[in-house]
Amino acid sequence: MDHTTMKRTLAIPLLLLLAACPKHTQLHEIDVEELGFQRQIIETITEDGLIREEIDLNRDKQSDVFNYYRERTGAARLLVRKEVDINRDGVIDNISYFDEGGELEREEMDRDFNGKFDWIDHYMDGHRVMSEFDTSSNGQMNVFNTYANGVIAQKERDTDDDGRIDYWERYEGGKVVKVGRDTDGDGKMDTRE
Ligand SMILES: [Ca+2]
Ligand SMILES: [Ca+2]
Ligand SMILES: [Ca+2]
Ligand SMILES: [Ca+2]
Repeated sequence: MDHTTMKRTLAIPLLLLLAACPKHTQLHEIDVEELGFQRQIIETITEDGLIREEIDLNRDKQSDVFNYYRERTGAARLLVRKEVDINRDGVIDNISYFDEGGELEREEMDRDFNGKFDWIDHYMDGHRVMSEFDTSSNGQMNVFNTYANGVIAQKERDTDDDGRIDYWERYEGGKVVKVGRDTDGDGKMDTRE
């Protein structure tokens, strides 16, 4: 289920729950099945004062989605972070961070479910500007893409996992126009095509 769908699905019960519940000072657990929904939601307050909403999507008593909100005066509470356990193994595989305007700022993903994030997308004003990838699954990012107007502009790669970029690609119109390599390991480009 995508975020938009989930938000829409939860909008009505949450309004009902908020109206029915006292201030969020204590843990309260609501079985939303009573309201005709097949999910369980738990709300708690974190140590840093955020409202944490846990949702058990598959009803196995283990929460799969964690939404973190900040209370605001004179405005609706703000979603600052969303964590999702996509494969339902109890380990978070996807974290989205949102800015003050509610726009997605960064998304971290563990695509191979090995407990290490291997794909991070960075956004600015709603557009993806940079991506980091760990293609060797060692927990260290080794491919870095930058985007201009949503289209790839440059790819940098650390091909031997020594922590230093040694391969560059420049793109125009989504196609590679220049390639550079560092063949002697000094971190500087020494061949260009
Ligand atoms: Ca679950
Ligand atoms: Ca997981
Ligand atoms: Ca991973
Ligand atoms: Ca390298």
